[in-house]
Amino acid sequence: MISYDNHLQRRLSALKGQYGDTAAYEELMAAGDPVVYEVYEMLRPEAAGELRSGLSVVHPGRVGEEFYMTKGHFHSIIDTAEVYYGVQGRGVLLMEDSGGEWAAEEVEPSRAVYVPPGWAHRSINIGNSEDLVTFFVYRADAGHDYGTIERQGFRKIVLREGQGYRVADNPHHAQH
Ligand code: PAN
Ligand code: ZN
Repeated sequence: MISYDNHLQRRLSALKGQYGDTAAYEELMAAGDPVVYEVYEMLRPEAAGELRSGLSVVHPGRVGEEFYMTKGHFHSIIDTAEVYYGVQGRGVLLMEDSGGEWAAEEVEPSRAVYVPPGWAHRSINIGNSEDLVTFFVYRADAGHDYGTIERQGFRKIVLREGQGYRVADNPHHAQH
């Protein structure tokens, strides 16, 4: 574990509207709105030259055939890049820019994934029983724009397939 100043938990309710299987979503909500992921941050002043870093822990689970995942966001300073590094478990970093490009990069222990400037990103735990733990670092003054993804979702979704996963078009995305 790293030393951290801030710990936050996000429950399923924070992902309202992001999952296609609304019956599965409502069932989990009725059963107690589970904690889907947690973030441990090393806070630094939101100033030029500073870096914010920490651990993201996405628990294992699914809503219907879609895995537990983070809300996902663009950065408010949109041309901010970010590095993720796999610590534990198996996941996919789903990314897209605002011009129609997308990518789904696998993340596993000792593997780094680069999120380029201008790309929204979401971490998805594709494992069956293990937490997906990643270390992240980005400029401390970047800020977060959650609203764009809350409104339109990502272009792609990641679904369970057998013991693995597949990437499919998001039927609820505004442009599909
Ligand atoms: C990460 C994320 C963290 C949680 O620190 O904030 O993984 O995901 P959401 O912020 O989408 O809920 C990061 O990408 N910061 O920029
Ligand atoms: Zn980010």
